[in-house]
Amino acid sequence: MIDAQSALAAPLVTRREDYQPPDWLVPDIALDFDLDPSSTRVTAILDVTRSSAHERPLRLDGDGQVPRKVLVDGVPHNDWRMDGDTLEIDLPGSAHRIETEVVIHPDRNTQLMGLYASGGNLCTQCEAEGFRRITFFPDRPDVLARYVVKMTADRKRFPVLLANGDPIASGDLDDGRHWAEWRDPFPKPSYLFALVAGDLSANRATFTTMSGREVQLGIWVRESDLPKTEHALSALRIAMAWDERVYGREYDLDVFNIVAVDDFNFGAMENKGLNIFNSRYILADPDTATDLDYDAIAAVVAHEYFHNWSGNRVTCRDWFQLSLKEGFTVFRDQGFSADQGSAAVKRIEDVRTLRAAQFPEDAGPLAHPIRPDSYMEISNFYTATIYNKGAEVIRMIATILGPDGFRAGTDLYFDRYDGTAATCDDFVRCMEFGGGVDLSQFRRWYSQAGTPRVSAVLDHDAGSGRATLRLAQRTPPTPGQPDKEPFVLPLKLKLFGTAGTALGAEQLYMLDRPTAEIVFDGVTDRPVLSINRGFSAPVIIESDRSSDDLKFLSAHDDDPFARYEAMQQLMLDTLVAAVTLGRADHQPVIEAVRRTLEDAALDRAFVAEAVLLPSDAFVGDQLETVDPEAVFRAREALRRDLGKTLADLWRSAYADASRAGAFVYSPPAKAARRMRSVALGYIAASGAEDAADVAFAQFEAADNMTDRQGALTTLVNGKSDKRIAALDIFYNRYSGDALVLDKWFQTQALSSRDDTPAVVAELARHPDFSLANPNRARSLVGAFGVNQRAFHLGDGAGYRFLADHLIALDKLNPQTAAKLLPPLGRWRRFDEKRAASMKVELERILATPGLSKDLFEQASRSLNG
Ligand code: 0A1
Ligand code: ZN
Repeated sequence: MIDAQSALAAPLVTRREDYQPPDWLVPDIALDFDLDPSSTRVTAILDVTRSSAHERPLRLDGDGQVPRKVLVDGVPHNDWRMDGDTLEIDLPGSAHRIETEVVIHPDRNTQLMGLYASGGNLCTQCEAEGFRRITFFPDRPDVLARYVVKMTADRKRFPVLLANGDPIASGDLDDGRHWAEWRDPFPKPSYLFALVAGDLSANRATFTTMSGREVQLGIWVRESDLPKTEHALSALRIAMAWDERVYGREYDLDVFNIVAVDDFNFGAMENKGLNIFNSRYILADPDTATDLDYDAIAAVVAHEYFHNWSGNRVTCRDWFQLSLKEGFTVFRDQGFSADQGSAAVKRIEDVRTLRAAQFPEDAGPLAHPIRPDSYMEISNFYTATIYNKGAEVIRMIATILGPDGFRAGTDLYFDRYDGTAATCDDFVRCMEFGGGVDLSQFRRWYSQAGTPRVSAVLDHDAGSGRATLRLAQRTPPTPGQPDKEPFVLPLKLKLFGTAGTALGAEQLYMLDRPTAEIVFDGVTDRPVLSINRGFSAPVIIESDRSSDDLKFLSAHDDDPFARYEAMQQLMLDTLVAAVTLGRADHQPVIEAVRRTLEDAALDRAFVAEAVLLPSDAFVGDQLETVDPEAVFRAREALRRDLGKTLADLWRSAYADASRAGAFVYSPPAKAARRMRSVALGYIAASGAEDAADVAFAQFEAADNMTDRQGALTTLVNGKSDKRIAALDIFYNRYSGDALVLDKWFQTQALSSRDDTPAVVAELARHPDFSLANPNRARSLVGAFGVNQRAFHLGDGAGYRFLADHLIALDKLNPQTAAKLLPPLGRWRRFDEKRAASMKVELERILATPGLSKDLFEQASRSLNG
């Protein structure tokens, strides 16, 4: 950690244009860990080779350490120096063996980067720059080494010793300690290093790869959690087969282990052969995990597994290329999830995530391209832009190339760059070659930030039978990028006649200029425009379609995403009118929802998503200045009207969905549970007197967490005192289960009730609340920050609460603190009074002595960006 003063003085910024290839390579490294939670000795032997004819010293990254000893070619060496955290050694030849020793303290490592303790076990997290907290090494992704790792530890406390690759030897010592040695034959960057020492049990299985090799799979957890690992293990096997079938990618080691830990800064980590997971993305059973949890577990297990090729076999040259592995891997896991159930619903969920997390980022002070040009702290760039917009960019490439071209491109990419560290541009070049296309202009997606806005106006001349579609794109300025060049936007379009039939086939139109006109002839019927079908480009469409046209598309469009989108647009238009004009006609929305509910041909999973109103935050995003209370009131009024007017339909949807027998995890059963929650929400919104009873009955009778949490959420948003009983029952039932208690905190932090700020402040003093566990911190502080109504209620108390907790959390875990800051950075979107109070808190954070560079970067960009 560095304080704000030195943060201002230090050369903080790393720039993409300054990239230099490494001076020294490390083909091999042998690590020896004498493991103990309070004091672990790490000996590293590096075979280093000079990369070219230069005379520069060897520079090894460290973080807060001084080596206890340094040996060069086996001989103790005194001619080394520290340049800040970097160990510098002058070397005469072009190949040497360097040995260093350091002592580190896992039990004091609250940052959870490097080697740390979690639940009595020891584990590592090295991406992006955590390996330097373990030993001295050129800690950059373009230095690839073969690793041999020996671990020695107390046998009773740490019976299981795991590292990357395959186990090669193990043994016992006389003093109650034992050791194990692992070797990873695949050269890898240091960020993929991992070890785990602990008292763990494995759920084991095997997988036979397409070439007939048997792989031993293990999911390691504390013994009592073993019954909760079945879903993750089965997802892993399905993902392994999927990557063979869809991308031709086979697993390459004899073992693949996953370890679940309770304290983890992110979701999970793709360390070669030894993935380490936040336990929330492994542990599930019907009583403790919702359907969304089950889906997320399968998606994250698949994501980390897919990194074995997109990230590990082909890695990143430098951290500016992060989206090379993350955007591509998210695209791959989205494809995997789409194949496991409803592809349409998966697309809706992905777009919802993009709009909730990435669009605001792109429109605010933290906007950055998917390949940034500079950073202070790389861990601040594990963002929705790098991950989710990155995936959208890959999706557009796949759309442009078509399935065969895209597969040819990815085959070429994996082939050509296997075992190396590549760039985004390397990837794009393979796509150009594989698809036989020119992506020169398309590359702007990598360098320009901001969400393009596309206006679409359709004119029709009935006499001549000619329809003209006028398109125009513009992208608002973002920090450091006042003017934008036009993007290449692949827009899927189709026209419908008012009788509900398509006027011609869908076409893929490439909008690559600021404006364009598309002419359709032979159009005698009045056409209705369906545009950006399947969300083929990650843009905002501004069209002048009437509520009648949107209602029509919501009933007749044959692209399920476009149908959902028409409904959302209709809802948004209605809510924006209600907020800005103070009144709105609810009737078109009510009619569209009615038709959707009554359409028996539609998948219930789709219906459940389609009838949901856009979130408070998304409605706020459409406004010049967000008035959170006005948005909340408008949305509640529409919900009430929908609830009341369609009361019978909600009741029968609820009854239908409640007919299911005992819990099963299957697409139709999930759809029924989703529909049940949505219907319950509308029954409650209608103000029906029995709503709380219905919810409480569901809460008590539920045989699964989806139904139980769905009912709890309805109660916690409502006025009935039953919510207090339900919260107590829930708390007592799950008091020993950290992941479920997170839900207890989160549900309350997300409540739309007036008293949520006070409840949240009280929960922060609850004995089960702690900032030391990232999941718990996110479940209360993080959830409150994204609760638009509650966060902005009152006189800046919410802003103060967030800032106080970020300042406290920064001392323990700067990465997690920095992740929770963005809600304060949205000050420009609010009225002057709110903006001023938010800025006061950002300034207070920046004035805190000893601030981390993580939080310094986020707060200063948020204030000034
Ligand atoms: N590469 C991981 C994400 C990740 C990044 C940084 C971490 O450090 C705390 C942990 C995980 C992924 O994409 O899943
Ligand atoms: Zn990833």
